[in-house]
Amino acid sequence: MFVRKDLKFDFNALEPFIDAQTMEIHSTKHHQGYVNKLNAALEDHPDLLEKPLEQLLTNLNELPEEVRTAVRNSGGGHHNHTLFFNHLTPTKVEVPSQLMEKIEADFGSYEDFSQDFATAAASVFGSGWAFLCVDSNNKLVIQTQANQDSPLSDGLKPIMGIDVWEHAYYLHYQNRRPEYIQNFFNVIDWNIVLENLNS
Ligand code: MN3
Repeated sequence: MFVRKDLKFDFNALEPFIDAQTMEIHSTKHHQGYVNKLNAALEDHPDLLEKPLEQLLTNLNELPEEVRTAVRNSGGGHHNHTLFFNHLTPTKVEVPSQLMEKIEADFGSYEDFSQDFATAAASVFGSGWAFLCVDSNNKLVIQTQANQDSPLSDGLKPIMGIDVWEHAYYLHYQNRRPEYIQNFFNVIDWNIVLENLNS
């Protein structure tokens, strides 16, 4: 069985950057919905229910065909939202030096990275995500995905991501996705991103 973790802070803790109602619905309805659908889809495959989600998403093609789409969509949704909610913080966190050096080595500067990331997130057509990932050469790369597809299925390890589905921002920002993306940088816990990098 897969389980959603509750947020580490109150629903209103990220205001004014992300509003309380969005956080509550996003975690308890949208994220929980992916978890419920994933568990339901794997009901007849108890062996898969016990496997690490990372393993399922990395090897989608090895899954029985009748559950592949459900794992891709709902399993991807669970994994992406777990990553996203875990690296949000109400307290401003500076980028730790080890991570900053890695960002500067792979993107030139933090400014270059943050601009490229914001542009990528703004450019996602329809519903999807932008991720900061580690590739097979241990290099940081920015990748966008449609729907709930996981970078794991493309051989990349996501260490930070922004949800740009409208459910992630519409109540407060309506059509102003770029403003949501800019404000998102205020609530990233870079210590968790570094942990993800080193894990
Ligand atoms: Mn979402």
